[in-house]
Amino acid sequence: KPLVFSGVQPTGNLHLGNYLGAIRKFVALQEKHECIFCVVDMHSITAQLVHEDLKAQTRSIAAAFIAAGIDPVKHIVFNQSAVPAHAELAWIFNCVARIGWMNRMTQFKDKAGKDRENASLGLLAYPSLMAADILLYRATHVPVGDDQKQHLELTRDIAQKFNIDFSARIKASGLGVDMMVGEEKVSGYFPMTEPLIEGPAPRVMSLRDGTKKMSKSDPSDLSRINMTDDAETIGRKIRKAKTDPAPLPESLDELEGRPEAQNLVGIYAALSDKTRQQVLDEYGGQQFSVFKPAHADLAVQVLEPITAEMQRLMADPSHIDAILREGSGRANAIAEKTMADVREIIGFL
Ligand code: AQP
Repeated sequence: KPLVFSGVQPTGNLHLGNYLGAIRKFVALQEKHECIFCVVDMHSITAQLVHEDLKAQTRSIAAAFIAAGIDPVKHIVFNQSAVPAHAELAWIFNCVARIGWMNRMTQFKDKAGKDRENASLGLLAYPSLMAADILLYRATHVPVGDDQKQHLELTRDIAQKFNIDFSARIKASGLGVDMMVGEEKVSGYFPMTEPLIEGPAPRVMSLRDGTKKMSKSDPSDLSRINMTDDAETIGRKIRKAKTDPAPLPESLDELEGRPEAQNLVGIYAALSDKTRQQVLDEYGGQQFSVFKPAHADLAVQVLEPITAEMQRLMADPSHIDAILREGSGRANAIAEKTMADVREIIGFL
């Protein structure tokens, strides 16, 4: 049965990339699927250990989920640290995964920088915890931005190695299902989870440099639209966004080699639920001086109600805390069942 899982770290203000790459997709998927959405607070201490107010950050991500339209009654919304099985399964996956796999992760290389010896062990093992987040619920689909593709591939590698290493024991315990792994038929316990990355803006780029991902850690605030920006700020950032001097083209082919134009068209398409070609049908041949104000209006129209609702929800943290507590209880029940199976498969007494 399809099950959707995804997580967002409480590491500072959410931006348009987080919204279009993840949260907006969550809202669409909840209509047809059973979903679990997690504020991954344990991940947030891998790059930076001490946070000024992690509790408030955690609440604000949960508030963003709800304000964007996620239904916490139908679906599960919780914070990772409230379900200890994430750490327990991550430990087991640390023993399944190989150090070489972790060393190859581009996010680790980017975040660790030159001084790798000094990066936390948690930063290196980040993908192992992420695999545990997903596989604890035996999730089949994970909506994420394009930057997470490599981690999702690693999640599949971990699931596959676990299924193969414990193949005989999974079969003997009767806990597995038959599945094909490459050419080999194995009795597997964990599914081969599929990433859901498609859409017109799978990787939202910086407004100052169309070759760099929009990110919280970019020192320039002009490079991103934060979910907390007011209408005036959003307008200013889009007006100041880097562009080339040519008008917008009429065909997608002509967008190639124009990263900033490509980015703005992709964002507009995602915000308006159109394809990039439909946006070019409307604005092809027009100057950015025409497109940018329309773009700003659209961004404000989409983001303003969400921001207002987030602020309303944040005014009474007890409501958000109750949602997270209830969600953690439901998540814990599923997680404990998986852990009982995993302990049995491994042979822990
Ligand atoms: N630029 C982006 N375009 C599309 N999707 C994006 N995501 C992040 N940036 C973009 C997606 O947002 C979800 C939550 O991501 P996260 O909690 O892992 O946050 P992050 O990736 O750490 O966010 P940043 O801004 O990229 O932080 P820094 O600057 O610390 O690296 C994920 O689904 C992610 O794909």
